[in-house]
Amino acid sequence: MSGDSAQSVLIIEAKSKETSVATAEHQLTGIKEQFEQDGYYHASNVYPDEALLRLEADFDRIVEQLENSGEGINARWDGAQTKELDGGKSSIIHTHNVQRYSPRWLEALQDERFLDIVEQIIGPDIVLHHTKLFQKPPREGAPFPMHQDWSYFPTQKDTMIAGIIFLTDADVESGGLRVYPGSHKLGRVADSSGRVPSRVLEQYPLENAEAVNARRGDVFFFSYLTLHGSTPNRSDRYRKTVLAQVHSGSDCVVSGDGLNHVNESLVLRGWNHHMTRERAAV
Ligand SMILES: O=C(O)CCC(=O)C(=O)O
Repeated sequence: MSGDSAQSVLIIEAKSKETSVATAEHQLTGIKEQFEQDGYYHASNVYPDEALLRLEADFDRIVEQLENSGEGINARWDGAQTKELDGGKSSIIHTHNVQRYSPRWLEALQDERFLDIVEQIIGPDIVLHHTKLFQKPPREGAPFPMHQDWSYFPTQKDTMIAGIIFLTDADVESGGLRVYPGSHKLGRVADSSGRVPSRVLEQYPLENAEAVNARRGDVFFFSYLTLHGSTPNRSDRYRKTVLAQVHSGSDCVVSGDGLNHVNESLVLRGWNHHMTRERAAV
């Protein structure tokens, strides 16, 4: 662990109904066990204030560029599941791959504090699949219905995890995340994308899941098998996040019909044992 890492601060505590944070010396013990038990790990103060100021400036610059581009940038999910949560009207600004816009965001992904935690969870070989910027506007920010992520980019060994980097505080009112602890143990649930009807997901409504109260600078890590969603942003504040999807370099994304998700295949630490000449050329 680096000197920088030694100064950073992490969350250790998760309690019933609401996840919460307790700050402690940057220490990595227990992260793996907690992640294996809950299917998530909430790390606080991963990024210091100076870094957050630079990252937020570039986040805002990306949003401005998107707004001026004339492209469709509203990533609200269609369908009955979303309509049930937002009444049919909301929006969320989105682009993939912030590191294709900004070197500061690439540095954030290579940050020792971030990677030290990821390493605890998936091991020393860390490959970036993609990142996603989400800006939920005040009062009408789009929710995400409860879902698992695996069907969008399945891997051979299910090592894929997300780390949501919070640039703003986010609670239930401001479009925060909700999760079902331990739900990763359900494995791959059929029709769990959140965009189609599912008898199984009906048993896990968004409002009954644990609320994640995240603070600016926190990173919330979770398995792509963990049931999660997020509430509409009804507050007067923006909710700004960047989600990084990473997997072990000993694992590999499965190819198949309809599976054409953007994939950076960028090694952030260690080695990519599944890279081949053909894959490296995509
Ligand atoms: O950031 C959020 O509100 C949730 C995003 C999410 O669930 C996803 O991208 O799979």
